[in-house]
Amino acid sequence: MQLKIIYFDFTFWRAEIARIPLYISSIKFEDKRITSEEFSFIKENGQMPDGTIIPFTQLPVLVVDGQSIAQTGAIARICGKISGFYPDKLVEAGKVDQVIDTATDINTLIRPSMKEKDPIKKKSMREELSNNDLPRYFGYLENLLTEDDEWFADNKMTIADIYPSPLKVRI
Ligand SMILES: N[C@@H](CCC(=O)N[C@@H](CS)C(=O)NCC(=O)O)C(=O)O
Repeated sequence: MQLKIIYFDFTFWRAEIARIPLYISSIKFEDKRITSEEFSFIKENGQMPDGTIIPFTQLPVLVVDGQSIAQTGAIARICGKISGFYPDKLVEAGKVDQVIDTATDINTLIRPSMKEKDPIKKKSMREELSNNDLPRYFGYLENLLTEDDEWFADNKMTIADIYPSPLKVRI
């Protein structure tokens, strides 16, 4: 199976949740980091200069044997399954999905402050996040863990446990 992950050249959870399980399981993939010129091309054409389809003109995109898959959750599940970090059992898989979807919710919350250019406004938005929404959401996530079981699902490490640290790197 030929795998390629297309993303920007920085560390962010959307790509790391796919890259890390593959790295850990020594599964070969092309780690394609695009330039800003390539991203402009994608925005205009819905594809890479080499013809690879970028379905929603957003990244990451996973290419499996020439077929493009978009959306972070979908990509994470495929990479998790291939690398053994996504459970087969229905409810355990649901426990993983609820964490990935919460990561998306948190991403939506922090996104406006990531885009804010005015440093004073940015600081105030970050303070608001740090005092309210972020502790609330991370509290919900912590409530899913117990003293006896430090993993989010399946009594072992899954892609749900891989996502939080890369998320922090870019906020
Ligand atoms: N719903 C998408 C969102 C992906 C997304 O927002 N990607 C960002 C980079 S982290 C992007 O491509 N932004 C540029 C744009 O939206 O034009 C997913 O879950 O993967």
